[in-house]
Amino acid sequence: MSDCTQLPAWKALKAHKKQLASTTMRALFKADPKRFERFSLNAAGLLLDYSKNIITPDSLTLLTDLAREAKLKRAIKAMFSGEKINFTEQRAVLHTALRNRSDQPVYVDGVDVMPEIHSVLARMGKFTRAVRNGKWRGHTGKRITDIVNIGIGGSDLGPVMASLALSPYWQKGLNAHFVSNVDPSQISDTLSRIDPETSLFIIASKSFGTPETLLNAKIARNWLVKALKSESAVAQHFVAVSTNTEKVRAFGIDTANMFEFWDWVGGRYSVWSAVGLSVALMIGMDNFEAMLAGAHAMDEHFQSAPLAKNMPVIMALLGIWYNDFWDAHTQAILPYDQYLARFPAYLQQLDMESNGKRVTHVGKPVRCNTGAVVWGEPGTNGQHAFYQLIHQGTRMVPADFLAAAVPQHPIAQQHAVLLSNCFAQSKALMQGKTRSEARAELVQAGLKGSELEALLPHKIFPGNRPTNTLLYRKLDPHTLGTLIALYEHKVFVQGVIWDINSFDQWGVELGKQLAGGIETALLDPQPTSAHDASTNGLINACKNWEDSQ
Ligand code: G6Q
Repeated sequence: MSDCTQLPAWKALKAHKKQLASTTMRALFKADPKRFERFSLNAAGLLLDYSKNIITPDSLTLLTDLAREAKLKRAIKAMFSGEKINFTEQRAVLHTALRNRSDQPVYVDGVDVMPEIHSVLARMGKFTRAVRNGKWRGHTGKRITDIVNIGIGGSDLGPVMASLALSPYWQKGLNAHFVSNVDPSQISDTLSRIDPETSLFIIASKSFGTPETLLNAKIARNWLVKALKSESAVAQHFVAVSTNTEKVRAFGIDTANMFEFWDWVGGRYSVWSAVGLSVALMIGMDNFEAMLAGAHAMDEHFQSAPLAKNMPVIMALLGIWYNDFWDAHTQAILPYDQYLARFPAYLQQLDMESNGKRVTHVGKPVRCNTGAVVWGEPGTNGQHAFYQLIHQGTRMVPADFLAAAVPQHPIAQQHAVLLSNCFAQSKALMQGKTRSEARAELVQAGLKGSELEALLPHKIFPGNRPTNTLLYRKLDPHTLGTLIALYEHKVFVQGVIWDINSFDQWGVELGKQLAGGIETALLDPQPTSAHDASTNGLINACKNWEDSQ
């Protein structure tokens, strides 16, 4: 399979979209009182309500036909069984093995990787317990109070997002900090807030060759050695998470303090590995393992549920439905859960780095739209900012709402207010407000004549704007694991249908390559003419400003 647009189901979906072009969800809800039962699904503790989409039972049949024709089941099997589906890097894709809670072996090149995984988890358990109960102390004998994760991209976004999401589970007296940006402001600010005697740095880098991470790690190391007046202090204050033992050693971190992971774990899929060490330190190993168990529950559902009852598959197919058939090219993620504030940013990398691809498996240009532009912010904040465009703008913006039934802080009626806003938004987006409803409201408010007619067009909401709602009992470690795995598999399914490689990221390379030459020009006191006119202009403008300081 190479060009999904040539599949019979793709062609049938095109025709079906035309038939549905003037159908409204309002009418569909009216015609079918059982629409919620028909188009909702429970799996691994999550409830997905996808009834507020522009679909009929026929749409679902055609969409699952598409998955079948793209040989999705076979692809799922290939991923879970360690086939080298990351074909441009010749790597297996086995983040699912990291959270494999069964006693089934998982093979890479004929070797069962589960014993190694269990051994690193056991070391993480031992280490996190020692730090949390105060057995592991800093160089001067004080307890660790601050964990600083230095990493970027996949070695940052997962730890940041999961730590924040699970902050109600943090151990009292421990704080987490995350440094990713090469902008020196971030490391400077962080160091100014912590005490070298009580800080533990985790240098998280799969390659241990990422300049941003190594530069920040060096600054932290020098700061610590200077403050504690001892090179040997590094041993109690620095640990590494990496696949690259040699580079960890070369950096000056004792490899006894290194937590290993493997090249078959993609950066953006690595929070389940030792990259999650900062999370495990903050919430404890039992809770970290509960997160793994949640993801495993979703893995089992994904592998066993029929396509039409498979949550990641349904979400992936709905994404393709809008992205490729309705010209709706973005996906909003709107958690009504403040603890998920970084979830949209996390999904942005997961989805856009995975499916932001333009050639198929055989290197031919795709003939459809691939990965959507993912963005979002928590509600209700977003309602007071950008929802206007989703309600009344010219674009269709499919949105996922996420909410917990049970709050972390049951204060008065506030959670009911939050949930009522969440449900009201998806209802409003679905039904809109017709001209006659808007007119009736204006009449009710006492308007008439030209004043009413002038205001009327502005008061109409087109509605028919699709949303999913994901509901869960409470945002605990298990639920978070389930949610992340759900989206990982959603992204995978879309990649299979588009026939692209969701597991490489060559697109980040070009900028990196060019940055070296630009850095040289910036450091040279002379003006540059070595680049294109714009780049020269920007470099030289910086030099002028520096000179005038
Ligand atoms: C993720 C990407 C990328 C990567 C960072 C950090 O899938 O590969 O975001 O995680 O570039 O890489 P290192 O972990 O090697 O420092």
